[in-house]
Amino acid sequence: MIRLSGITPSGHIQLGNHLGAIRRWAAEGGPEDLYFVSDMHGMTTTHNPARLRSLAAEQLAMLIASGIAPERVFVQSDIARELGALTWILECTCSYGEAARMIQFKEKSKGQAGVRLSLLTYPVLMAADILLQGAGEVPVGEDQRQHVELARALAKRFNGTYGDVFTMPKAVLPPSGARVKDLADPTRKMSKSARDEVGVVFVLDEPDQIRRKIRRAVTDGGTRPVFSPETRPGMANLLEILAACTGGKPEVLAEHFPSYGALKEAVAEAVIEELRPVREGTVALLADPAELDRVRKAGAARAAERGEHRLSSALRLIGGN
Ligand code: AQP
Repeated sequence: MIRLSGITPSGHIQLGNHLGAIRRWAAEGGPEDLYFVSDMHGMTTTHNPARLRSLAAEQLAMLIASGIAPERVFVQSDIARELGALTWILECTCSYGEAARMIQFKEKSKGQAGVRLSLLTYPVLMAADILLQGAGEVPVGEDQRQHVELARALAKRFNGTYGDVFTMPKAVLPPSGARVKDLADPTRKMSKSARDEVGVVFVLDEPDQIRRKIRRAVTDGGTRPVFSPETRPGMANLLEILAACTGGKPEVLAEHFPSYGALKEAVAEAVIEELRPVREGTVALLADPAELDRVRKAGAARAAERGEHRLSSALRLIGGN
């Protein structure tokens, strides 16, 4: 059973992506699981092409530096030809109404001028991502569940109308873990595309930057650390980050620290040590473009080959050659 997960190069990878997703992918992923950098999804709104390209390379390097086997990883645009062809076949299987019903499309297009067609059709590209690779499970949050349901509906319709080609995918809930919150506004989750970066720890931040950001983290009044996510979300966030980095329970860890300052120092050092090997490995890979290119080409070749028979069967069955 293949599980497929993606990460979009909408910004530099941050601590939440690492603790909530990538670290688990490396530690718990099955031998057939696939991880891809969804750079084509990053083209559906206004973007900077050079930045997107450089972020995609950085994310690929970081997935590998995090311990995911290089043969499980690829970049989406490296198989753009295959995905483009399958997207077309699936668009010929999808109704306009189905695409227009997607909640994300409604939300993201609301009140926007010049909405790109790709914002409407990107769930079909996502279906192609899933169906080309023959993924059986796609771990997604609530916001993406509807898109995986669409992929499932399209697979079912295609198989029923033209012939059995696609594995039926299903959305599964990712293993639950604490959501890392923005250090400056703990009511929001930490995000790689946050406008204000003061509350976001990036995996590639230097240790001193990490110390500075954590020292400035919002801690909601009081004098001693206590774990109370409802009433003290900033403090709870720091304790959860510490627990994720060092093990232990946030409510127990809270008792070890006499002051906010002491807790923040401990959180900063724990985060620096947690991220150090990933940062160093990523920097080393980025400094070796020939090696990164070799891994990247091999990943793309495998991903294209994995889907080749599905794409050619689907094209033939729908009436192409
Ligand atoms: N703050 C977070 N805490 C725990 N997990 C997180 N993830 C993201 N933020 C946190 C997990 O990272 C994986 C990859 O994320 P994505 O690229 O699919 O997009 P996202 O979830 O929308 O992540 P960001 O950083 O917030 O990106 P932008 O700013 O583009 O929206 C997912 O598994 C996600 O759960």
